[in-house]
Amino acid sequence: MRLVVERLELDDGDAWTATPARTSLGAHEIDLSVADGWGDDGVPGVGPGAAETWSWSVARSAPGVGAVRAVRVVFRVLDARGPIRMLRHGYQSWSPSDVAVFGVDRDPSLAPGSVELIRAINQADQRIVTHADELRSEWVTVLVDDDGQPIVVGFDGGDRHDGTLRLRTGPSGVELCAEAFLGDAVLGSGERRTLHAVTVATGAPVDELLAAWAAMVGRRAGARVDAGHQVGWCSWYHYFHGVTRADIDTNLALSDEWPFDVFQVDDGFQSAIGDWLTVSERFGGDLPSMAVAIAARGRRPGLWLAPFLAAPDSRVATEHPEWLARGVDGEPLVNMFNPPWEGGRGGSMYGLDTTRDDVREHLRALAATLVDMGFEYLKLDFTFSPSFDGVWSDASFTPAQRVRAGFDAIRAGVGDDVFLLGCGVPLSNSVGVVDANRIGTDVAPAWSLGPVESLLAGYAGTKPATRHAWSATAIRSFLHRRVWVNDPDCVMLRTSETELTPEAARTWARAVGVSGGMVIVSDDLALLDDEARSVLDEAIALSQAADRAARVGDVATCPDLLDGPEPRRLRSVAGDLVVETGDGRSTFRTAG
Ligand code: 9PG
Repeated sequence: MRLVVERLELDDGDAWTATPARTSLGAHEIDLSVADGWGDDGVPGVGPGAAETWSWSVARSAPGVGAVRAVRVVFRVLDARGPIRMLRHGYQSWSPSDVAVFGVDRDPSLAPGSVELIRAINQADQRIVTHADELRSEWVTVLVDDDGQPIVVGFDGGDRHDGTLRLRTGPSGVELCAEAFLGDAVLGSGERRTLHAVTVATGAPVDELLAAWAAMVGRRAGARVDAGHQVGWCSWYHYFHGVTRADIDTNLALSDEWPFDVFQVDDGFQSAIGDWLTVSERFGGDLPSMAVAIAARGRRPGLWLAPFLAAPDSRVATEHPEWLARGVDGEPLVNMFNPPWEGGRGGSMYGLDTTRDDVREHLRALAATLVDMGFEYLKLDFTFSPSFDGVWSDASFTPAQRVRAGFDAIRAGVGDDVFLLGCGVPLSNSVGVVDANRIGTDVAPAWSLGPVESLLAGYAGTKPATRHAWSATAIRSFLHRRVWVNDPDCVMLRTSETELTPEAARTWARAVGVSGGMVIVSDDLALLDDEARSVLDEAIALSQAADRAARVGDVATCPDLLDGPEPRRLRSVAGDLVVETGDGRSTFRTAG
């Protein structure tokens, strides 16, 4: 199988225009050039296999301003033998990744009843795909056929715009579109935007190709990959929204014998989504005294927030309606629906307009205040919010730039030393600003998925299930310490108040360990016995060993990545884990 560039396409929001001539497209022109090697600073011969990198830019050549929805370089897929399999890499932390079969599997947006809100949360482009056989991957993909020679195609960054790979049958056969998604960003007359280069690489095993791609992306973005190994406690997966200050104090008091570095309070403390400096009456206490209490116990105080969301009845939304992103109807955009948050509209949440200077100043000051209170670790959640289609104050921003601007404002507020963990984050947008990212769906006190609400039609894989978290941990293992520190999500240790079998809980803890990622406990410590402690101690030892190797380039791999829809294996210097995905049992061999 091979890829040959055939044409360029541009969507100005109304229509697609195409050219084989590689230059002018109506009001715009695209400049495309190719060089051998990885990345547009690539050196031929360096890196595994054979790589070529397509560098490109788009300019508005006509007078006046105009929107650009997307720009594509379209490759013809030639000489494929047998069905083409495609790695579908998910858009944000919780968006599933899998291996789909072209011509058989369908894009989730085509599921009957798929909901635009859920599509906007889980894809760069929230519209339904236009081709019945289309498969999409975000940021990077792998194609493989019966010849077994994988081809990796990836964008060399994601902070200027998203990148979507679309495999489909076009006018002249099967094609792969590498799409720079600008999301209707407005270009001025004569303005040129340099796009993220597209690297196509083959001729080496898939783990080597993905490793080289991730390393190249991390290098180019100045990835923050030097944070220490993380072990901690998080309130979410036992207490959920019901957490109280008393629960925090109780667990702190029990924590002396536990090896936690960070102690992170999750969702449930805040007086409203958007009002992060005040706690609810139900939670009790106040933030500064909580940070002091955590630090007094020798832990780094950590706090969850969803910085770009605002409940309709929050102070931030009612005092600053001008800060809210809007739809074309002039009403505030709804960027999340989560009934437990209530908020005046039954759980519908608004989004802050991160293209506004005053909103970014608010985010900067908020983050700085939390640090002044004593927090050293922030989990920034639901951060996909600024990516939605809508009316944004500064229309020149791409969705990726809106997300990034929010993160950059927070980084400016916290300084260089505070640990930022992205969650629900459009992954490609955040390299170089976060220290770590959640790289999978939430775990749950159950292995497999329960019943799925119709809201999630097509997107059931985004729903919490430990099995989903396992799959993401294996598939995205290659990102660890190359673009950030991977957070696979919390280990699940308790044996009461859970549907996870002890075998499945141990499998998951070992997966976290073998991955080398963060090891965070999320149980009421009073429920944990010696057996739970030994599961944790093993996970920490494995993870420390795997992470030490990852820091010098020996990162965990998924040996059966391309063998089926869902991986079963994860391997690193810490050991080799083989998982029965149906029920979460596993076999494990340590490396030594
Ligand atoms: C707090 C949690 C935890 C968790 C995060 C995130 O309704 N939803 O679709 C939905 C999706 C994810 C989610 C919660 C709700 O989990 O991943 O660790 O911090 O938020 O609310």
